[in-house]
Amino acid sequence: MKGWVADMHPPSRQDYVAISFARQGSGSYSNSKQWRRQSCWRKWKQLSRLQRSLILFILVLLFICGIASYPAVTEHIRDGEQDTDSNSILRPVIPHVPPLKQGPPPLPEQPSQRKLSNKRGPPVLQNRLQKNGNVSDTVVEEKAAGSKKEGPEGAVISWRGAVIDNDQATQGSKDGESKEVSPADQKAKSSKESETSRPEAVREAFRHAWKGYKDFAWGHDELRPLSKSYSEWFGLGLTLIDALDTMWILQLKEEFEEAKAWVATELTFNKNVDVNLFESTIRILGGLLSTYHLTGDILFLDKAKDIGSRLMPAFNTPSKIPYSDVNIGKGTAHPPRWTSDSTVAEVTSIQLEFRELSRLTQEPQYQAAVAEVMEQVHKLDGKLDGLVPMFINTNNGQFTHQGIYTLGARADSYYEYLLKQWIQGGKKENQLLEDYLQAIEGVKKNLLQKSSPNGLTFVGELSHGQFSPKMDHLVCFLPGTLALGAYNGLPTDHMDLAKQMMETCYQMYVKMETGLSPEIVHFNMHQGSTRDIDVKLADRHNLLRPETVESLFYLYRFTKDHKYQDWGWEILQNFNKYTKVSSGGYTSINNVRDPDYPSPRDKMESFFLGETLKYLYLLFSDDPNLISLDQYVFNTEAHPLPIWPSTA
Ligand code: DMJ
Repeated sequence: MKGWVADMHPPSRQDYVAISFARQGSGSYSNSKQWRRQSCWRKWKQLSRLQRSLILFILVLLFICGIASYPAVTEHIRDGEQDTDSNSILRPVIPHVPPLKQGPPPLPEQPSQRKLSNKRGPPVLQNRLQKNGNVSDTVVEEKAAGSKKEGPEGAVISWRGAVIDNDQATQGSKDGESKEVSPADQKAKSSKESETSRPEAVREAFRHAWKGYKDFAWGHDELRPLSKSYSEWFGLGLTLIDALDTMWILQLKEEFEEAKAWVATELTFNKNVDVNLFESTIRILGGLLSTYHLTGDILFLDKAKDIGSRLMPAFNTPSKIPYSDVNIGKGTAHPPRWTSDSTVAEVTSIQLEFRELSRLTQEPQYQAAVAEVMEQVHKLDGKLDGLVPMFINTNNGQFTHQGIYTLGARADSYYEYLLKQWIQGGKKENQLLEDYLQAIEGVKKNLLQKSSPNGLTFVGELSHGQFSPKMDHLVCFLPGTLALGAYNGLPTDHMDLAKQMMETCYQMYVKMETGLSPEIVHFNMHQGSTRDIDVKLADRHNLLRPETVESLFYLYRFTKDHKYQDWGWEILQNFNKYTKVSSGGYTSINNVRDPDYPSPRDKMESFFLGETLKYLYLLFSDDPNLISLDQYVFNTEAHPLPIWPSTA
């Protein structure tokens, strides 16, 4: 408006205001203040009452808007400056972090609350990220700061955006106090804490998860904790069955009894449903068998026999390599709609369970069927130094999609079950041992590398001779398996590798802003890298998976090094901070890199109760006889099955 004077003419119509502008310097213009005041006043008086009211209204409105938008504008300017810095320095994947005063939302119970996620955490986090090259250091510092504020219903809301229970908040302040005590006292406190409160914290986490399942998903497959509902996969109460032996081990007697009553009265496998052979074997058959062993209750063996026999049609294929899917009501089986292939990990990770079923029932057909699969896979062409491709054809029994080798999805538990079958059978089946030993050499030769700059040992993937530094979180079963092998007399360098890999898997948690690992990471290998681990946008989710805490359990059992317990404790606390839903249950999250809004997925996988919490409890227990590794071998879903007594 500079250089122009507003000139308002009375409108010809009363329902609008006409505004025109006279150029300065026209003949009528005088610059005296007195003239301008009088002229303005005259013109104002010439206006109708409606026009004057409208103008006053607009001015008041403009004034209010100006006041309201001031903080946002200044914030925007500040953010703009910070983004420029942080983008160039360290983490392009993290969006800007607005100020604490607006506060993060509690982990929402309704998807509609998602809008609130824009109101996020403290600028101090961002400033530290700019200063430090190491994301993980920053998070650790912030954890120590532990800023919290009171939320609704007495809950405490951390600025990371999740609801923390009061007891956890208290724990947090205790941690804060411990910084002031001497290192010796702290060590004593920490070891005392691991004896008492850590196992109890796992029981507490289980109870919370179970409350959600009981309230909103009872008898169904999986809890959807945010929408307070459930999802069905097989329609067989998957979470309940997967969790049975965990409740027994954690001595949650009341919960166990109510679950057992459901199994006795409600569970039926006479249903027209398609189930995945592998998933139902490891979770349902495995869960029932282990619960039978722990409790001695014949109910669970009867149910195990029922589901085991209903899964057998899967083996009726031209090659005897089983189909992926079985209709347990109709007794028919089929491959997935789009292929006649099965996954190698799936067909080679059902052996512990079917072998045990044969031993218990004295009916050899179960063991014979799964042994045939192992025999065929043993003889197949297409392996690379003991490493197997990911698919196998159910018609001709040959590997397909050859040339791709991974220890992650679709191959992982093949390696695990080579070792574990050997242990289960009393270490007599040499072919299994030889295949396992050869495969570990194959891993060392073809897939093992070190990252830059910190030299983390990782297992990558090979695709037609091309190495990819990609590692699934699933691969974190490997340190535990290697350690178990070494404990059972395999070369000591397996234990060395286990320890190195364990460190890497822990770093996959520590380096993330939530302290929780993503599903997949990529390691940097080129010299001059500033960070070891990158995460692609699509890989930032965490499904509450167990593999890292599983390996921590083995490493602690065999080494008694308390650092493994401490690492597990950090992980449990971060599950509580970022995945716990206040009304009950825990949820998978979409983004481990956003502590202010990890973006809950609204699903609690059954393995969180079946595996993750069980391994955490066993990790914090200092009793080596609680599921002794001299007497039990865990299936790939953490269900302990007995090591067969020697008959020689
Ligand atoms: C579980 O079902 C089993 O541990 C399986 O071997 C791999 N996937 C999940 C856990 O991540």
